[in-house]
Amino acid sequence: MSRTPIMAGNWKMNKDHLAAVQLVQDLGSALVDKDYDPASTEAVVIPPFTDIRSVQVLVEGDKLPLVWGAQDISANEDGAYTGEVSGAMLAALGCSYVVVGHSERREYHAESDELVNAKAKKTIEHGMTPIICCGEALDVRKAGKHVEHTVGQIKADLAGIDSADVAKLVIAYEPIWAIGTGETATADDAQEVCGAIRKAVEELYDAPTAEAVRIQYGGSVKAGNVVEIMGKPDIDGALVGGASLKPGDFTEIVTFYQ
Ligand code: G2H
Repeated sequence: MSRTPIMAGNWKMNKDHLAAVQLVQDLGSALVDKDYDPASTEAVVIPPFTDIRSVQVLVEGDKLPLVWGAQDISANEDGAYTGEVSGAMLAALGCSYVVVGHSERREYHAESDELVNAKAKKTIEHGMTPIICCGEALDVRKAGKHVEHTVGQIKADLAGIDSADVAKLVIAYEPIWAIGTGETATADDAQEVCGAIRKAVEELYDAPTAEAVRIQYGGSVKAGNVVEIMGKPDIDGALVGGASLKPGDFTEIVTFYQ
């Protein structure tokens, strides 16, 4: 089975709604200028919540070759949860993807695998696709426990999700020591863990599910390293932070196949 590559730009806490309009318009034009073919790679933008409505209107109104996602979701359905954004609210706007379990949320907001699992389930319940993030800190890698640690996260994050849903979701392997640091795992390092994640999905479910699930690498991905990373058999895309804020750079990443 061939998997469509997916390049997702996680804007993190950058760009107010006016800057978001500019970025999406510039990105749309840059992709068109580069003859980007959406059948070759999926291009996803993941803005902060305050930018989502502007992005949605532009993508739909100007028919830009982009889909969009959210950086988080509440594990609760609705009600008295001050500051949270629900799955129903995101789905009502046409959200396609939701990032869950990013290491920055695990670290700064103490998100556990149990919560990540609940958020992934809530995303699926509302007809959207989770991008489930996992990955090890530097001390874990130095101790040689990176595969065990990351596979353990994914097993916990997927608990109770059935194979049909797992086949459609996205897993993003992001070694924490490579995030926003300019340090990139080598393509072989990334393949080692992405391959182990796919094997774990096969053991938990079955071979067709493992063949279908898309696995991204994330951590200082840029135009200069994306081709080598995408050359690895178990890497199906990238979750891109810093470089996704520059339309030219993100366009190069999305059109890596050219
Ligand atoms: C990892 C990545 C995007 P960056 O968090 O999720 O960020 O590309 O800036 O390392």
